[in-house]
Amino acid sequence: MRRLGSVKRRVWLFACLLFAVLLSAACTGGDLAEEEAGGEAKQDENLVVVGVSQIGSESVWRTANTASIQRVFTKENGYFLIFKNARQKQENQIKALRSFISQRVDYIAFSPITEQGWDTVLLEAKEAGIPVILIDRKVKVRDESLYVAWIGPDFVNEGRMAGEALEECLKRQGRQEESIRIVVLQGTEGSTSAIGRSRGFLSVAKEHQNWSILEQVDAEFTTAKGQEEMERLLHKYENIDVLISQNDDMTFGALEAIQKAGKKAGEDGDIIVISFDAVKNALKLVEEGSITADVECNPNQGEYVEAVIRKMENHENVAKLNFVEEQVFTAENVRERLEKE
Ligand code: GZL
Repeated sequence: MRRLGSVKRRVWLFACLLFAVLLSAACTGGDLAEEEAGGEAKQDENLVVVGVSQIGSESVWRTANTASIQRVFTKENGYFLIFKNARQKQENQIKALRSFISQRVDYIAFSPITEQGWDTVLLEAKEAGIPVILIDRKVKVRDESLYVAWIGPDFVNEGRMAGEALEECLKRQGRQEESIRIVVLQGTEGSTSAIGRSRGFLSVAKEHQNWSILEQVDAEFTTAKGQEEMERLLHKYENIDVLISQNDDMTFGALEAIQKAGKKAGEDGDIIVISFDAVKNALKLVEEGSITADVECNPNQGEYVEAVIRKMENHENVAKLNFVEEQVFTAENVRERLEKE
């Protein structure tokens, strides 16, 4: 593993880290453990310093994604991890990236909450000579060289898979020609996941003149907002045949709303539910029948990020786009996955 630059750089980095740790402790008290996951302030000269800005803790998926990062960037693996939780705010991510730059970390990795608004801070990282790796979501920037690699799912394909799962369900029900009324709970507006999943699903929906999308609404990837918006939609629309929910957390809330409205979710009920993420508790609902199909979104991206950094440490080329594996879970194949959980 490459040693950090000159002695002067290591002394500078140690001083910055010590100052950041003391400042962080003074300003945020209990967050210190969360902010400095991966080790004490002391800088071991052989460690590669990685600054990670995570969106927040909005969903079960995000928690698993964070765990995959903290699991791999350990001192035993040769890393010093500075981990910062942005609590769903882009300005907190920009502050985190600027603190990583001032601490002269070796690499920056982050999951951008939305695609817009990153050009300036990523140019600052580039000018500081710090490579940036995108996790999960993408950025829309004028200069693609502002980041070296992106690791994540194929969101458009995820959306297409959701549309195809709905086609198969309606075929099983003999409803291919029936008029189908659909509502969509979307994730955070402007996020790559919401944009891609919507685009993919719409590419299938437009093939069906008998499908009508009554409304698409941002429910922020959270259970509370999912329930709130589904209650509103159930009140507004007499007959909803299908719910497309862009993550399991929103689905959990929507299922509450459906039950409170006296309706039944599932292929043998009133509302077909198609979800995304395929977290364990949602897969149990696939097996039980409330959720007809759940499109996996692999949260285990930490090892992909570490592989990119290791290649860069060894001066090897890295791919710009690195896709994670995923599949769709239905009643047919869910048991096999649950047995592995
Ligand atoms: C998907 C990720 C999304 C998940 C949500 O890669 O961006 O954000 O689907 C999470 O659970 O909040």
